[in-house]
Amino acid sequence: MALDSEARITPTSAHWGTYFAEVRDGKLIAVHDYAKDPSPATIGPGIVEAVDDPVRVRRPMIRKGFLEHGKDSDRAGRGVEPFVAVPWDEALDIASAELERVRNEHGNSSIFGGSYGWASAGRFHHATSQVHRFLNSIGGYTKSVDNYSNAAAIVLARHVIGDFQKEILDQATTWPVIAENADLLVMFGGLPVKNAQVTSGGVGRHTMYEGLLQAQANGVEFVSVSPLRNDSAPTFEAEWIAPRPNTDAAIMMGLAHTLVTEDLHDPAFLAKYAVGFERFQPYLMGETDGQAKDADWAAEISGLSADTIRNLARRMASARTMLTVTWSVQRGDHGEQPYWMAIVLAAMLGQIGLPGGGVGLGYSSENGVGNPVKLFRFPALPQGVNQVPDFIPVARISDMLLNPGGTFEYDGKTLTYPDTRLVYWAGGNPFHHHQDLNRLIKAFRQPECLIVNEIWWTAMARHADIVFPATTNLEREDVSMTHWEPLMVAMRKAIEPVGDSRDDYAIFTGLAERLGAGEAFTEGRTPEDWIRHLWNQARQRAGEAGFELPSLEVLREQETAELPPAEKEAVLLADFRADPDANPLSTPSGRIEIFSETIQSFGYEDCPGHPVWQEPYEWLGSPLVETYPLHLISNQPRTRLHSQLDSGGVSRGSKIQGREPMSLHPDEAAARGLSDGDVARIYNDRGACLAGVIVSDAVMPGVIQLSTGAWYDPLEPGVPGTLCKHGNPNVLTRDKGTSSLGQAPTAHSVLVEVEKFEGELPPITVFQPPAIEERG
Ligand SMILES: Nc1nc2c(c(=O)[nH]1)N[C@H]1C(S)=C(S)[C@@H](COP(=O)(O)OP(=O)(O)OC[C@H]3O[C@@H](n4cnc5c(=O)[nH]c(N)nc54)[C@H](O)[C@@H]3O)O[C@H]1N2
Ligand SMILES: Nc1nc2c(c(=O)[nH]1)N[C@H]1C(S)=C(S)[C@@H](COP(=O)(O)OP(=O)(O)OC[C@H]3O[C@@H](n4cnc5c(=O)[nH]c(N)nc54)[C@H](O)[C@@H]3O)O[C@H]1N2
Ligand SMILES: [Mo]
Repeated sequence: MALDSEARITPTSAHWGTYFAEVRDGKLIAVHDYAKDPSPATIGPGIVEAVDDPVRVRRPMIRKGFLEHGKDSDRAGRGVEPFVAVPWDEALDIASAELERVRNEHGNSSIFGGSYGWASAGRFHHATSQVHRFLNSIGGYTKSVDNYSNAAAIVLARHVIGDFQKEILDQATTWPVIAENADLLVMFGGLPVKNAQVTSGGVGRHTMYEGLLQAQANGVEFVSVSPLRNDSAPTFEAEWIAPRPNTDAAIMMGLAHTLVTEDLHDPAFLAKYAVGFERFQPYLMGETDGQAKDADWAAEISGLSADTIRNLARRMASARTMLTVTWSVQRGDHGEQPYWMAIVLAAMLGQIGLPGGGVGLGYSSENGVGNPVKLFRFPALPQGVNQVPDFIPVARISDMLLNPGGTFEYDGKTLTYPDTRLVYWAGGNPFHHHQDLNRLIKAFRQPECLIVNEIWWTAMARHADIVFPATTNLEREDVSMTHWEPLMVAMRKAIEPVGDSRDDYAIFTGLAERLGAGEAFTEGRTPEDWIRHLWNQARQRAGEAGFELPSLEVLREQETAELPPAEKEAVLLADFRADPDANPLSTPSGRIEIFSETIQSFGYEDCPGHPVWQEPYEWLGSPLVETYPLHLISNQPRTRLHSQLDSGGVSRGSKIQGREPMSLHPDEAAARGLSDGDVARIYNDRGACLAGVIVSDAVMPGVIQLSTGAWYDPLEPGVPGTLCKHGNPNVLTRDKGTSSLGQAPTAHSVLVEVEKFEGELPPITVFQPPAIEERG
C-alpha cells in the first residue's frame, strides 16, 4: 500500500503480533496494529526507536585481545576490552579459520552450537535454524535439548501422560469449549494476559483474553493461586489465593488428601485410565512416612489456611473444573512435582477428557495454547544431519563449560560433558535467559573462541570475541507461518539493512564458502529462492491436506492468508476417555502414570516413582530466610519479549529512574523505608542489582516481583559479583537443575533481601555501544 510518493506501508510479523510498518524517506516511523486483532500487544511499537538506535551493532567487530592473540588471548578480557571494527571479509576469514582450527584439532563436538533463543519471527531467516544448519554443513556440533520454558514438563510428561508438545499442548481444550462447558477455573500461576501477547513465530488475533471474557460472560468462576494478584486480570474478579511460591505440589496434595478422606475422588476413573494410584495413596495418607499430606500439613507449608484448601477441594469436586497450571510453576526446584501432582489431582477428579474439565498445562503462557486452530505441519528450514551425538539439557551450559569430561544425570542416562573450545550463538541471549550470571561469566571464559551474530549490543555480544551485525526482520523478506496460529504473513523488507548489517543467511554463507561447505549450506539458493521453496512446500502440504494456499505472488499482494478453521473442537484426551484401549496414551502403560516404573527405575532421590513434596533449595520455609527473607518472582515482562526491545521506547518507558521496576508489598516496603519511585538494591550471595520501587498490595508479603529482561549492565565489567546497575534478576537466581530427571532451569526458586540504595546513582550505560577502536 502506498500513501504518497515518500511513504510506504508493508506487512511484517513478530512473536507478539502482526504489524504494518510505515516508512518515510527510508526510515521506520511507526508500526500499525493488524486491524483484525481484537487485543493487539503493547510490545509492538518498541521497535520504532530500537531499530536504528545507538546500540545497534553496525559493523563486524573483534575483541581487541582476540584480534591480537587469537586463541591465546586473555579471556578475562571478554566483556571488558574494547572492540576493533574490521571489514566483513577479514572478520569472516578470522571466524572461519577458528572454526577450521577447532574442528581439526579437537573435533566437531568441541563446537557448542546449542544457541538457544527465540530469535525473530519469519520461517526462513530464523537465526537458530540458520546456525544449526550451518554447523551441520561443516560436520556438526554439540547441541542442546529441551528449553527454558517448560523443560521439566517435557521430560516428565513423556513418562506420565504423553508427549508434552504434540499430545498435551497441541491438543489443549480450546477457549470456546472452556467458555461453553466449564464452571470453575482453578489457575495455578493465574492466567496472566500479559504473557499471551506472544506466540513463538507470530500472532494474528490475540484470542486468549477474548476466551476468558467469554468464559466470564457464561458464568465461569475463577480462582487464582499465585503470589501476584494481577496474574488474573481484575476484570475476571478471581478469588485470589496467595501461597508461598513453590509450594504448589504440597497444596495439590492437601487437595488430593481431602478428596480421598471425603470420598470425593473418582476411583472408577483412576482404575480405568490410570496406573499406580494404589502405590501413591499410602504416601498421600501418610502410611509410608507417618505424615498424612492433609490440608493441615499443606497449610503449614504453603502459608494458606487448611479451610481454604479443604473448601477448594470440595468446590472442585462439585463442579466442572478445569485445573490450569502455567509453565512458571515448573520453572523452580523440583519443578516436575507440581506438574505431576496436577495431573494426578485432575485424574482423581475424574474429569480428564470431558469438555471444560480436566487439566491444562500452559494456558496463557503463550496465546497459542487453547487457540482454536487447525493443526498443520508447516515446513521449516531443513537442518541437515548432525554427526555429533553429544548434547546437553539446555540449561546445563555453565556446567558443561566449567566441567569438561564431567558426568551428569538426565532422564535415566548418565552423560558426559564435551570439551568445548568454540561457542557460536545466533538468535538468543544467555545473559537474559541463563541463571547465575556471575557463574556464566566464568563459564564463558573457558572456550577459546566465542562468536555471536547479533542485532544489538546485548551482554552476549559484548562478551564475544567476534560479533557479526545481523539485520532485523524489517530489513529482509520472509514469510511467517507458525504452529498454533492460523495467520500467515508475507513479511516485506521495509527498510535497508542498518549500518553494515547482513542477514544470518549471508553471514553463514560467507563462512560456509570459506570452509568448503558453500554448496551444502545454500544448495545454490538465494534467500528469495528459499522463501519460495518453503512456501511452495507449504502449498503442497496444504493440497495434501485438502485446502489451498495462494502462490507467493498472490500472498504478497493480499499480504496475509489464513488456514481453514479446525474440523472439530479440541477437548484434551477426549479420544482416550472414549476408548483407552483403542487410543492409549504414549506412556509405557498407555495410561496416566500416577506411579511410573520407568522413573522409579532411574533411582533418583530427587525424583522418585510418584509425586512427592520435596523442599526447594530456596523458599520461604527454608532457614535461609533469616538472611534473605524475600522470594523473588522474576516473571515474564509485560513491555517486551525477554530482553528483546529493552532499548526501545515501550520498555524504557516503564523504567523508574532508568531501572527495571520491582514491586513489593506495602509492609515489606515500610519495613525497609522504601517508597514508590525509590531505587532499591536487591541482593543475595550470588549477586546484586538495582531496581526501581513500586509499592503494591497486589504482591503478597514475603515476595518481590522483578521481571526478566533488563539488559545486564555491570558497574565494574569483568569483576565477579559486581552490581548490575539496571535490574537483571539473573544475577540473583541459582544455576541448578530441577532434578536429575529434567535438569530444567529453576529461575523461580530464589531468596533475596532488599535495601534502599542511598549512594550516587550510577548511570545506565548499556544502551550505549561498548568502546570501539578504529584501526590504522
Ligand atoms: N530469571 C528468569 N530467567 C528466565 C526466565 C524467567 O522466567 N526468569 N524465562 C526463561 C525463558 S521461558 C526463556 S524462553 C528464555 C528466553 O531467552 P532468549 O530467547 O535468549 O531471550 P531473547 O531476549 O528473546 O533473545 C533473543 C536474542 O536474539 C536476537 N535476535 C532476534 N532476531 C535475530 C536475528 O534474526 N538474528 C540474530 N542473529 N539475532 C536475533 C535478539 O536481539 C535477542 O538478543 O529466558 C529464560 N530466562
Ligand atoms: N509479554 C511477554 N509475554 C511472554 C514472554 C515475554 O517475555 N513477554 N515470554 C514468553 C515465554 S518464552 C514463555 S516460556 C511464557 C512463560 O509463561 P509463564 O511461565 O506462565 O510466565 P511467568 O510470567 O514466568 O509466570 C506466570 C506467573 O506465575 C506466577 N508464579 C511464579 N512462581 C510461582 C509458583 O511457584 N507458584 C505459583 N502458583 N505461581 C507462581 C508468577 O506470579 C507469574 O506472574 O511467556 C511467554 N509470554
Ligand atoms: Mo520461554
